[in-house]
Amino acid sequence: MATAKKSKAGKGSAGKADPKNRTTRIPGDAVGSGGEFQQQAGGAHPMLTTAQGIAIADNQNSLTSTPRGPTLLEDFILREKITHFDHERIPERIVHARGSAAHGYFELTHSLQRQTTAAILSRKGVRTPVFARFSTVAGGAGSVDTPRDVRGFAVKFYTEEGNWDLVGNNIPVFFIQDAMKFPDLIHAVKMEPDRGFPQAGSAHDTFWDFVSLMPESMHMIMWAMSDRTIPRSLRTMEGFGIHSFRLLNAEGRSTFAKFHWRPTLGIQSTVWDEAVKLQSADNDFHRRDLWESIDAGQFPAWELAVQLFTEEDAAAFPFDHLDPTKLIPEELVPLQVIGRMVLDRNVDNLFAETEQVAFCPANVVPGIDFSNDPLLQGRLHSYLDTQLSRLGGPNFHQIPINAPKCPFANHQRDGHMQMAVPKGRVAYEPSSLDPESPRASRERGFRHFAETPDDGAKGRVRPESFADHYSQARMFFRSQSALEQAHMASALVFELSKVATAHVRESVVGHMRNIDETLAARVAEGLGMETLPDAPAPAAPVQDLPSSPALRIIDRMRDTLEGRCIGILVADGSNAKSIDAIRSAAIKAGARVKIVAPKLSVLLSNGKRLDADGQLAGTSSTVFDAVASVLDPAQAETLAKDSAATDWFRDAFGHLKAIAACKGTHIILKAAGIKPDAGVVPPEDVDAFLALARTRQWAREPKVRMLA
Ligand code: HDE
Repeated sequence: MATAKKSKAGKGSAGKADPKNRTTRIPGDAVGSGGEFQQQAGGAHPMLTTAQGIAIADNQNSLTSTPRGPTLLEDFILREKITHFDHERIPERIVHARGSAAHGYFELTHSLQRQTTAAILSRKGVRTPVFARFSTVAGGAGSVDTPRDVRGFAVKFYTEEGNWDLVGNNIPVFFIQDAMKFPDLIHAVKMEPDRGFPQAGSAHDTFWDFVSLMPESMHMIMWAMSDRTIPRSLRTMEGFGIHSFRLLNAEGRSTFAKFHWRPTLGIQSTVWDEAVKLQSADNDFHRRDLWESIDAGQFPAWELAVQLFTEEDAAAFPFDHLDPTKLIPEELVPLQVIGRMVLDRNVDNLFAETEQVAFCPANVVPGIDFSNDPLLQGRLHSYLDTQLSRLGGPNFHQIPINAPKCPFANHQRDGHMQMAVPKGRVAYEPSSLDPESPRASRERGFRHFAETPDDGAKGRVRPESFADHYSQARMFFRSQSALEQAHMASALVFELSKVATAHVRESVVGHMRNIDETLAARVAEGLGMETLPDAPAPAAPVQDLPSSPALRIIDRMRDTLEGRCIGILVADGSNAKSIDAIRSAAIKAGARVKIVAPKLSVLLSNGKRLDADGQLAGTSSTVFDAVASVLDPAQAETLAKDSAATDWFRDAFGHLKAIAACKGTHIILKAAGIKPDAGVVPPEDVDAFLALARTRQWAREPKVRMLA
């Protein structure tokens, strides 16, 4: 057994002495990490030990009575290792189970000190550490990244006044108005309980049955069927706090605020066929993209913007802002940019950070308060409650990713997995025995807004001001560009074609008639319905609200190479100069470039070898934003017979990507049945290719797809 050496760096140095030591370090607790002593196995390696710190001599073989005899129960090393492994999983989140996250900072660029006392929103220039987790909603933790689904957008700000969690989605409205319906909604959208499928998707009977009976979900359905639910990457999604929150200033005056995250790369989406194919091409498409971009120093960033309004402003809106199925059009209340979030560090450990992070909308700091939105009110309870079972007890706030970075002290004690060692006799207030024990402060402590309640009686009543379910759904649909409207109609046809029950399909099309007759007719046609079903009677008159162009994506996408990834297909004999010209110009313009080849290493025209990032059969063009190919004609002739190559171009073309195609490549394009258009240029014309690669070739879409 190795001797325990006294650490030179002293207490708490087990992890620090060797930054590569990831084996035994327990963050935040020097004693737990072996503290005073550091065991060395030889060379620079730390000693492998049991959880009790006992050095291990053999990590390959169990203890057996004879070389071929039975294993002994006495083998505490084997039992401890297997037992720990047996308990490695914790319950996954009931919703938002699959997530990817990163660390970063938030910097305030515009002070809201007139509206709030919150330091994070009033002290310009201050950088606050953040942890952001993005997620799909319906799928399990191991499901794919690109189903049609809402995305979670949760940010924990470790402010100097405590943790503030802004737990939002990438869509500014929600399916339901009251928390009472959330378990029903989630039971309906998750896999059906008898058969256990479909995983991670809403295209099935129970989801559409539920929403067809809940007209309040129609606005959100419009968003869910739009390209917002098939984002290109987590870096190109907007985020929304959804609910109205209150900001409180030093005089106790309240201003309502809606929070918006706007990606500096602009919003970008995939096309549906691409999203579907990405599920097989790369399960981890979004997680990998986030990881790789941070790793490459291309840090994802968002502006934080607010819509501020008063109670009086709200009274004049043609909807109730407390209803979470409604948004406030930017044209009505403009967005004010107040800060910027940059994610600049990947997680060290997915479980310890991404999995164990616990967000809660009830985590607010002094100067931020809740509104009466009934969905928000229900959420204030749910998160802590679910985390008690998910993380195993009431001390999960001590897990490093959840712990505030400001001092915190209270009289809460004991419970499962208490990690701290509270000192002294006093665990109560008021007390006179310990002058150091924590006390509440009227001056600095959290104050709620002193709201005067509305008139009315207690009861289970849906306010009448929540009754209009179709006007904003209509506004959203009619505000979209023609292509986006077609995508929505096609998405509805796709989803409803997976619904086996005819009356459910009819009921949904009936609702569409209240939103827009042309939409209903297109969906009915796509489903092969002979007549249009009756529309349900709306509970409130449907209004023709002014169009809101700010709700579109296509027109608002940023033409840029920043954050985009270009795939270059090469093979033996490819022209080295040509490859280099595209690669260096693309990288200079902010793109990432990956080489794809039939083999992992190819011999170029200049006699030099080039290593590929991906092998052709395993690297679909769906993972790129634009593709180029530089091929020797003889190699192209061979590749034209390989479906991996023809599919590569057929997908790139069908997904509206720019293609730089050399003469040889045209042999493959012909074999793939592609008629080149203005989005296909020779690789020598690098500037033209990169100009096209900045966006999708939308003009091509009606030629490659039958749109509903
Ligand atoms: Fe959540 N939601 N939610 N939700 N939610 C959870 O908390 C809940 C809602 C959102 O990355 C759970 O720790 C109720 C709206 C995100 O860890 C749970 C209602 C919005 C995440 C829960 C809603 C969200 C969650 C599951 C209706 C957008 C993932 C695991 C009243 C504003 C956070 C957990 C992460 C997670 C409850 C509706 C966003 C069960 C009851 C609206 C981004 O507590």
